[in-house]
Amino acid sequence: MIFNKKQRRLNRIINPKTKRTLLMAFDHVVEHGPVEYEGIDLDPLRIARIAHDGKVNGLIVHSGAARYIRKHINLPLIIKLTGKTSLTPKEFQAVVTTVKEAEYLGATAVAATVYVGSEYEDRMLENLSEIKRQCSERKMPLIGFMYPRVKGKKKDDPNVVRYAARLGAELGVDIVKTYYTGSKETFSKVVLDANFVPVLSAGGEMKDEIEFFQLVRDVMASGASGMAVGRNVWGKGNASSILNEVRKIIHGDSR
Ligand code: FBP
Repeated sequence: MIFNKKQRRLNRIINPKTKRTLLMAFDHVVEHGPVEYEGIDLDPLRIARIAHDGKVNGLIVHSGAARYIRKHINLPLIIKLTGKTSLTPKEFQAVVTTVKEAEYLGATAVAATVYVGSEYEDRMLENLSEIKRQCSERKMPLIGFMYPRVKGKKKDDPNVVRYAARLGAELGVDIVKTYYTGSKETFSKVVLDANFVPVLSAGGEMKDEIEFFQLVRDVMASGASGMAVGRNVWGKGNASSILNEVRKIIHGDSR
């Protein structure tokens, strides 16, 4: 079979046979600042080594970390194009990197957040449209972080997560990443609603290992294509062994 450039890139970040993927996310320091993660070594190279040795399908980072990592380590990088800080309450992610720049930095895919239901949703949707245009020009896969921000509702409210995930699929992102809704029953509805694209769950707040492994099993049992794990891996002292276990649950021996 002959694959086009975009499909070749997608095949690097999601197993073309099983349609499963294990990504690692490390965009947190932009969004929450270093103080939030006091006591954790936030060197992007440390995180990249864990990701590389744990054979993840891709590492999600911002452009500066990508530039630093790629000098030392060869692994598929997914460059985040949008960002915000927690120093402002404004629920808006600005475009901070172009697809051209991400490609220049060797990105295998790019990612962008949309806060669905936020006061600034319209601007983020307009930005998403421009990002999609750039992605189709450069045959670059796009992961949409479809994250609810609805007044009076929790971020992981199953009904709004369903809406957010479906929105991403409808608007043409290649992969949807969203919050886990707390149970496989509710998350399976999220996956079903967006069934024409792969749906990934974020790992969420730090929890103990046993609980985290159960979450990974439940995500996979819900029919999701995989996870983008973050704090629950690189935030722990035994990150590599946690990542190995997560990979076994998601991929078995098939990666
Ligand atoms: P985790 O797997 O650690 O939950 O990371 C997922 C993630 O979406 C990161 O990519 C991002 O930086 C962070 O969570 C944002 O969390 P929130 O939207 O809750 O502020």
